[in-house]
Order: sequence, then structure tokens, then C-alpha cells
Amino acid sequence: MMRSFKNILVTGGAGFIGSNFIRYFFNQPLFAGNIINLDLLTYAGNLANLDDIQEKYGNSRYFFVHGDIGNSELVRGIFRRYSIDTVVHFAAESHVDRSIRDPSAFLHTNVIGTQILLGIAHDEWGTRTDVLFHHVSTDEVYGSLGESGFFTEQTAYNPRSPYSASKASADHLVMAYYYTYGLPITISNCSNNYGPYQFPEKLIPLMINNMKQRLPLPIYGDGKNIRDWLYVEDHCSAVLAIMQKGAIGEKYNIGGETEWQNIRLVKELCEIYALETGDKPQEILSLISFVKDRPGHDFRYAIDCSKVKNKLGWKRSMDFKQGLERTVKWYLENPEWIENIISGEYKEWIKSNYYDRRSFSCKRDF
Ligand code: NAD
Ligand code: TDX
Repeated sequence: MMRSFKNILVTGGAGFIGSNFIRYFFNQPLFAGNIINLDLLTYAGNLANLDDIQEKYGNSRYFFVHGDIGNSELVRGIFRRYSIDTVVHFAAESHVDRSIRDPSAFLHTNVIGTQILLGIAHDEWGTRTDVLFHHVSTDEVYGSLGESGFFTEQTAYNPRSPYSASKASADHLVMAYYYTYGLPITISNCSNNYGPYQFPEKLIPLMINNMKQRLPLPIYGDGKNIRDWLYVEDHCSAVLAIMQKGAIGEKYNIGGETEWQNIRLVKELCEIYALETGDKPQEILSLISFVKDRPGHDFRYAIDCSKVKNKLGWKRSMDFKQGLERTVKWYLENPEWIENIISGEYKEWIKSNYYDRRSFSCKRDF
């Protein structure tokens, strides 16, 4: 059976994955639903990510509401005003380094905010079964792998950063609302995403932006940590497959089956960047700079995504190198997007260098 959706509340829809998801959804010719995007527009939220959607569907099928998922009066009002039948919950504080510096916003949004959304969905929906709460989570809840092995849906949770601890708490609350109150939920745990509109604090866009500005490319530790990469649209297609066909009360791992050491990835990015710009590869590669490691840096993430592939027929469609080329091109072709973001609060954040990075010397005075 294929589920259908009428009025979808997307939380965090002005962020990286949320905005890609909203665009992906409206590009599916078979979907006639409406989307209500609730976003607090923190430093990571950017309405410009959805200018095209606002222009095409604004106030007909797409509605933006500025606010906090932790504001229960606001959330309840949205459920009633728009007769919400589906929630896709992306809103979160999402950057591990920020969580190391100050976990409090992570608890507010990722834990309390998620509980408030769940509570209101339960209140407003009662025992309805034609509704769905899909929670978007991360593979980081499983902790850190050694050289071998994969995270499956049965892997025990072992979060090791304040970010992953907050996401793990949220996942547990979502399951608790299913077991205790029968709320119809699904959860996805995805590996590292990359692609257009990603905030330049995350590895790939940070490196591209630093290449442009001829700033050092900071590699934490020895660069041998491994991440499993997935193009953002492939994450969106997996979320949609789970919304349509996922079993209620179940979780699905999503991954790219594309494991790369950070140093190999950054070198590859340097080569692609040089090819696109005509710069000398050696000049870009020479920006690589090893810096103090992230505290508690998880060594390796690797996802076994056979459940979503076998049960729901999902598969990724983007080849990694092609996806990297497309991403580098997008950042080069959209300099004003980056310029707008690298102002205000983010500028202050870069200036203060996250945490102590004595070996990281900036060539440029911000
Ligand atoms: P992001 O930081 O780019 O976007 C988060 C969005 O949430 C922003 O628009 C922000 O304004 C909004 N937001 C933050 N606090 C809010 C609040 N209290 N109320 C309403 N809106 C709020 O994050 P992202 O990378 O797009 O990640 C989206 C989701 O996917 C997160 O839940 C994250 O944990 C999960 N995830 C991300 C990745 C990844 O690689 N980026 C991988 C797996 C899972
Ligand atoms: O400057 C850097 N140098 C560096 O070596 C940055 C920003 C990162 N790194 C390393 C740390 C990680 O091993 O690169 C890897 C990727 O780092 P991030 O982009 O910060 O991602 P990660 O910590 O793996 O978490 C991401 O994937 C899972 C997202 O930020 C999370 O929201 C998601 O849940």
C-alpha cells in the first residue's frame, strides 16, 4: 500500500536537507500535497534556499512559518490551521563542532523541540491511522566503528558527541511515542550528506569556500577518519520512499555505500576545484593543513542500508565523483549565496576558530 499526503509540516525546511527535500517533493509530478515549512531561521536557515519554490508555489501549495518547534502554541496553531496529516521533522542543531562548544541549543531543539512536536501530533491526531510522523535522524547515534563492520538497524545506540546524544534522545522519544501512545511514526538514520545549499561549516562546502579564498584547508587529526557520503537528493528520495511505504514503528538506515577517508576526499575536491577553475592543482593542494583533532572524533561511519533497498526498493542514483563535481560547480556558480551567509554571526564563529586550533593559522584577516 502506498501512503498519500495532503498537508505536510516540514520542520527545518530552510536548512540544507530540508530545502532540498521541499524542492525534490514539488518536482515529483505525482504529488499534489501542500507543504508548510516551519523554521526558526537560525544561522543555518536561509529562506533564499527556496526562492524558486516561493515564487512558484508560495501561498498556493507552499507556506512558510517563521518560528520555533519548541513553541507549542505556534505548532498547535499550525496543525489546526493547515489540517496537518504528515510531519517530516528535519529541524535540528546539526553541527558536531558547535555541540562540543555549547550543547544547550542542541538539547532545546533536538530533544525538547522533538518532544513538543510529538506531543502535539499525539494530541491533535488522537488514534488516527491515516497520519505519519517521520523523524529524520543520523547514523551518528550508533557511535564509532573500527576498520570493519557496518551500522544496521539493530546496532545498539552509543552516541559520543553532544550532537549525537541529542539526536539519540530524540530517536528514543519518537519510539516511545509509538510504543506508549501508538503514534504512527517512522525514523531514518542517514550518513553524511553533501550537495547544494549546505552551510559552509560542514567539511565539503567549508573546503570549497576556503579554496576560493585561499585559506588553509583544516584537516582534523591525521585525516584518516572515514565517512560514508550520500548526495542530498538521494537522501530525499529515501525519505519519500519511507513516507510512502515504510512500516509504521520502524527505522531505516540510509547510506551511500561510499566510504572515503577525509584526506582522500579533500585531495579529490582540490583536484576537481582546480579542474573547474583552471587553477594549478598544486596551489590548491598546498592549502591542506593538519590541525588539532576534534575531541571524541568518531573514527568511522559505515551504513548497512539493505533494509531500505530490499524492503522499499530504494537505491541511490548519484555517483560520488559526479556528485562532487556538481557540488563544486554549484558553489562556484552561486557566489552570492555564500557571500550572504558568510556575514554576521558566522563571521564571528570562523574568527573564534571553534575551539583551540593553535596550528591553524589563517592567512586572511576576517
Ligand atoms: P541544517 O543545520 O542545515 O538545517 C537545520 C534547519 O533547522 C535550519 O533551517 C534551522 O533554521 C532550523 N532550526 C533549527 N532550530 C530550529 C527550531 N528550534 N525550530 C525550527 N527550526 C529550527 O541541518 P541539515 O544538515 O539540513 O540537517 C537536517 C536534519 O537531518 C537534522 O535533523 C540532522 O540531524 C539530520 N541529518 C543530517 C545529515 C547531514 O549530513 N547534514 C545526515 C543525517 C541526518
Ligand atoms: O574543517 C573540518 N575538518 C575536518 O577534518 C570539518 C568541518 C570536518 N572535518 C572532518 C570531521 C569529520 O570526520 O570531516 C568529517 C566530516 O565532518 P562534518 O562535515 O562536520 O560532519 P560530521 O561530523 O561527520 O557530521 C555530519 O554527518 C552526520 C553532519 O554534520 C551531521 O548533521 C550528520 O548527522
